[in-house]
Amino acid sequence: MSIETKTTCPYCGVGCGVIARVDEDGEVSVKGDPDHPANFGRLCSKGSALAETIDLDGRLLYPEIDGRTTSWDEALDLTARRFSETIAEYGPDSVAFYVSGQCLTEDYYVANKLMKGFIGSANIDTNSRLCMASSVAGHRRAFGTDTVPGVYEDLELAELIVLVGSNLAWCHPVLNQRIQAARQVRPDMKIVTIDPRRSVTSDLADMHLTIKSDGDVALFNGLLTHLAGSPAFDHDYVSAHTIGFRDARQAALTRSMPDVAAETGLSVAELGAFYRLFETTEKVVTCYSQGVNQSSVGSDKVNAIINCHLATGRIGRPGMGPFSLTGQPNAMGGREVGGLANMLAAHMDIEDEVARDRVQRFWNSPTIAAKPGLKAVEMFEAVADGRIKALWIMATNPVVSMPDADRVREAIRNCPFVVVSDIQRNTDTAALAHILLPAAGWGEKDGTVTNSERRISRQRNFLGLPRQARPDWWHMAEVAKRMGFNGFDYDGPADIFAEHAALSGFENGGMRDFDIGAKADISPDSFEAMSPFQWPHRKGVDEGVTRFFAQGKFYTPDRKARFVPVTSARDDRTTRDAPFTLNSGRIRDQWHTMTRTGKAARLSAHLAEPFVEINPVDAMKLGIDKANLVRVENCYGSVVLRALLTERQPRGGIFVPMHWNDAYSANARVATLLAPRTDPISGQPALKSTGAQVRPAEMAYYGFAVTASRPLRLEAPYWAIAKAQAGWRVEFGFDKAPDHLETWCRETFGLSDRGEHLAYVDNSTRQQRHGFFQGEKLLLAFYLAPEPVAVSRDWAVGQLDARLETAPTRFAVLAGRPGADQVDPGATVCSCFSVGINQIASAVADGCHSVEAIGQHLKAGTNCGSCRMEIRGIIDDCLRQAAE
Ligand SMILES: Nc1nc2c(c(=O)[nH]1)N[C@H]1C(S)=C(S)[C@@H](COP(=O)(O)OP(=O)(O)OC[C@H]3O[C@@H](n4cnc5c(=O)[nH]c(N)nc54)[C@H](O)[C@@H]3O)O[C@H]1N2
Ligand SMILES: Nc1nc2c(c(=O)[nH]1)N[C@H]1C(S)=C(S)[C@@H](COP(=O)(O)OP(=O)(O)OC[C@H]3O[C@@H](n4cnc5c(=O)[nH]c(N)nc54)[C@H](O)[C@@H]3O)O[C@H]1N2
Ligand code: SF4
Ligand SMILES: [Mo]
Repeated sequence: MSIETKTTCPYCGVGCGVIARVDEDGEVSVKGDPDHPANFGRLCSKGSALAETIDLDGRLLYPEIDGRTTSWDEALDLTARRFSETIAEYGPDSVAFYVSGQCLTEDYYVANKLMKGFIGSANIDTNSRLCMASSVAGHRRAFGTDTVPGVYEDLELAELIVLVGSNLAWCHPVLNQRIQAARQVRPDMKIVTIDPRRSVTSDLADMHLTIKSDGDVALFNGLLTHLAGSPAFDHDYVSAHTIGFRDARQAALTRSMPDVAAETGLSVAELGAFYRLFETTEKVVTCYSQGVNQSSVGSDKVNAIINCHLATGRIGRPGMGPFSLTGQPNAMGGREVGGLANMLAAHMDIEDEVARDRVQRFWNSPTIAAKPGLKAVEMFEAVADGRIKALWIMATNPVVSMPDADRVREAIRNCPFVVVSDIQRNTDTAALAHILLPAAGWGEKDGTVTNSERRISRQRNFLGLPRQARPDWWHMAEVAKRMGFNGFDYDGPADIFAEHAALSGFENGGMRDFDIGAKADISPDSFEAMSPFQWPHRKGVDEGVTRFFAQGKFYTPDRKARFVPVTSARDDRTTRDAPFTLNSGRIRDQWHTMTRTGKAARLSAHLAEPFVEINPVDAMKLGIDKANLVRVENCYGSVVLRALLTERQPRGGIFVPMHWNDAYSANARVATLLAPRTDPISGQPALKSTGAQVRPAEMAYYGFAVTASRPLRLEAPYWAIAKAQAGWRVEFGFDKAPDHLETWCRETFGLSDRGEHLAYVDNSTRQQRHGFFQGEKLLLAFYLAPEPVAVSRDWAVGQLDARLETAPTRFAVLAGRPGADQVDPGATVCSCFSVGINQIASAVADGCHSVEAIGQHLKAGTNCGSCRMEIRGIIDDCLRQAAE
C-alpha cells in the first residue's frame, strides 16, 4: 500500500503544496497538491524533481568533531560548553548565529529565542539579509511594519503586472503559470518587465524596459511625478491615510524627464508609454524581487515603488498593490519570528522598550537583547577581525553566497569555533566547521513555512530520520538546555508553533499586523491536520479577506502610511580596469548552491556549466568566441566560466549565475568578485552590480568526458561536473595536454585496469578520443582538442545508457556523433521529459508550430510548463530561419 502525505515544496517562496507518495517498496514520487491555494496542483521543474534529490548520497548523517564521527551528546556538550565559555569570557556579543530562510518557522523561533532572550545578544542574522532585507526596510518605513499587503489572486485579477527586477518565469514559475493562465482568459492583461537584461520572463511581456542597472529609483520617481499631475492621483486616499506626499513629490521633481531618461537609459518615449499605461490602468500590481532588493539603493527602490501605489490608492484592493516576491520557502516565517538582527520577535521592534519588556515577560527569560545585532556582512567582518569568536551556521552556505566570498571563507577558517548544521557533508562551508551537526532534510523534518502571500503551510515528514540526522530546532534546543537555560523543553514542532502563535497574539490588541493568536492553543493533532491559512488569524475574529491597507490603518503611531522621499542615484561601480557591470542571479533548474538540485540529472541537463552571458559585440572586441572559456575578474577575485554570447545581454553588462561552487567547478564562485557593499538602511548587499573585467582564458586544450562513475579527482585550470542520468559529464580546460592520456583517464576516473580501451589520435588536428568499454557498457569517453570540443553533449551523455556491443556503435562514441540510425536530441529544453532542442526543431519542421502542438507530439512542456517560454522561442527561431 502506498501512503500519500500533503506537504510544501522546500524551494521558492511561492510555497506550492506537494503530495508526496511513498510506495510499498519505499519509492517516493511527488505531484502538485490540487487543493493547495498557492498552486492548485501545479509544480515547476524543481518541484517536480524533488523525489530525485532526497537520496542519501552525500548526506551528513552523523555528528562530527574535527572530522571525526562522534555521538550527539559529545557534539552538543562541546557546542554548549564552547558557547558558554566564550560568552563568559568575552560577553554575549562575541557569539553569533547565521541562519536561513530555509529553516522552518519552528527552527527559526528557537534560534531567535535562544540568542535574543537567553544569550542576550541580537547577533542572529540570516541569509534573508541577502534576499529580503530591503523589502523589509521599505515596508517598515512606509507601513510601520513588514507587511505584504496583497495576495496571489491579485496577480490574476490585475489588468497590468509590472515585474521589476524579477525573472518570474524561472524563479517563481508557478506564479508565472498562474498569470499565463489568467491571461488566456483575459488577453487584455498587460505585462511589463523592467530589467537590465532580457530574461525569459521579458519574452512574455508586452513591454520590456532595458533599464540601466539601479536606474529604478529614477524610473519610479518619474512615475510619481507623472501620476501626481494625472487623474490617477487619489487625493482622498492620500489625505486620509498618508503623510509626506509633498516631500516625496519634491524629491522626485529634482529630476526632469530628460534626467530620468539619462539615469535609466530609457528614451522619453519609452518612459511616457510606461507611465501612461500605469496611469490609465487601475488594477496594477508591481511585483519586485532581487533586481530591486540586492542593491546599495534597494530600500529606496522599494519605497519609490510603494510611493506610486500610495499616491494612487492602489493598495490592498483586489488586483492592486506593491508585491514583494519572497525568495526562499520561509523568508516570511523568518521575518515573523524576528530572525533578522534588527528585529525582535513576532514583528516587534528591538528598539521598542515596551516590546522588549513584553517579549521578555512572555519568554520568562533572564535577559533580552537591547540593541540590534550585526547584519550578515557586518557579522562576517566581525568574524574576520576576531570580535565574533563562536559562530553557528545553519541551513545556508555563505562561502558560496556571501559577497567577497573568499574573505568570508578566510574569516570562517580563522574563527576559533564554528558549528555548521547542514544536510550535506561536503559543502564549501561545511569544510570549515569544527562541529558538523546532521540536520533532517525535506521529507524528514516537520513544521511550518510562510509563503510570499502570508500563507502558513505545513511541511510534513513522510520519511524517517536517517541515521543520526535530527531537526534543526532540536539542535538549538538541546544546546540551549545544556547551556543551562529553561524554556527549551519542547515535545516537538507543534509545541513550538503554539508558543510562537501565542506570542504573536500576546498583548497585541490589534496594534501588530502579525497575529496568529487563534492558533495559540493548537493541539498536536490539530497541528498535524492544519490546513494552509493566511495571516492575520486573530483569536475570536473571522478574518475573511486578508488584504491590508485598502482603508489605511497602517501600523504607525497615527495609523497613516509614510511617503518616503527618495533621491538616490545609480551607484555605478565600473572603472577603466573593471568596465563591465557584473550582474548575478538564477537559472531555471538550479537552486542556490546546488547542494540538492545538483543531485538531479534532469535538473543538471538544462544548463550544465557555469557561464557568463555577454553581448556578442563586446565579446568580439575582447577576442572571445562562442563557447570559449573566459576569465571574469576584478580586485576581489577571479573566476573562469564558459562564454555564452547573447543579444539578450546589452553591451556593457554581463550576467553570471550564482549557483556554481567548488563542489561542481574549479573556480566559478561568482560571489568572490562581489564587493561587500550594502544598502545603508537595510544592510542588504549589492549583489547585482559590481565592476568587472572579462578576458579570454587561453587554454592549450579543452576536454569533455562522460563517465559512468564519479571522477576520483579533478585537477585542471577549468573543470565543471554535472550529474547525468547514468553517470556524470565533465568539461575541462588544460594548460597543457595531460601526459599519457590513457593512464591519466584511468587515474582520474578511477578505472584502474578495468575496461577495454579504444583510442583515436589525430596528430594533425591534435585531437584525441578515448573510450573505455566493459561488456556492452560505456565506462568513459574522453575527448581532447585544442579548441572547444565539438561533440554533442546530450547525445554523448545518452551513450552511458546505450548498449554498445558492435564496433560501429563504439566507433560512433569515439567519433563523438551519432551513427546514421541514431538521433541527437540536442541540449535539453524540457527537463521533465528530457526533450532536446533538436527534437523540438525537427517537430517544428514537421509542422508543429505552437507550444501545444509540440506538447502533443513530444510531451515537452506538458508537465511543469517551466520550459514553455523557451519552446515558444525555439519555434519562433525555426520559423524565422525557415522564412529567411
Ligand atoms: N530556479 C530558481 N528559482 C529560485 C531560486 C533559485 O535559486 N533558483 N531562488 C529563490 C530565491 S531565494 C530568490 S531570492 C528568488 C530571486 O528571484 P529573482 O529576483 O527573480 O531572480 P534573480 O535572477 O536573482 O534576479 C532577477 C533579475 O533582476 C535583474 N536585475 C539586476 N539588476 C537590476 C536592476 O538594477 N534593476 C532591475 N529592475 N533589475 C535588475 C537581473 O537581471 C535578473 O534578471 O528566486 C527564488 N527562486
Ligand atoms: N552572487 C549572488 N549571490 C547571492 C545571490 C545572488 O543573486 N547573487 N542571492 C542571495 C540570496 S537571495 C540568497 S537567498 C542566498 C542563498 O544562499 P544559501 O543560503 O547559502 O544557499 P543554499 O544553497 O540554499 O544553502 C542552503 C544550505 O542548507 C542546506 N540545507 C538544506 N536543507 C536543510 C535543512 O533542513 N537543515 C539544514 N541545517 N540545512 C539544510 C543545504 O545543503 C545548503 O548547504 O544567496 C545569496 N547570494
Ligand atoms: S514554484 Fe517550483 S520551486 Fe517554487 S514552490 Fe512551486 S514547485 Fe517549488
Ligand atoms: Mo533569496
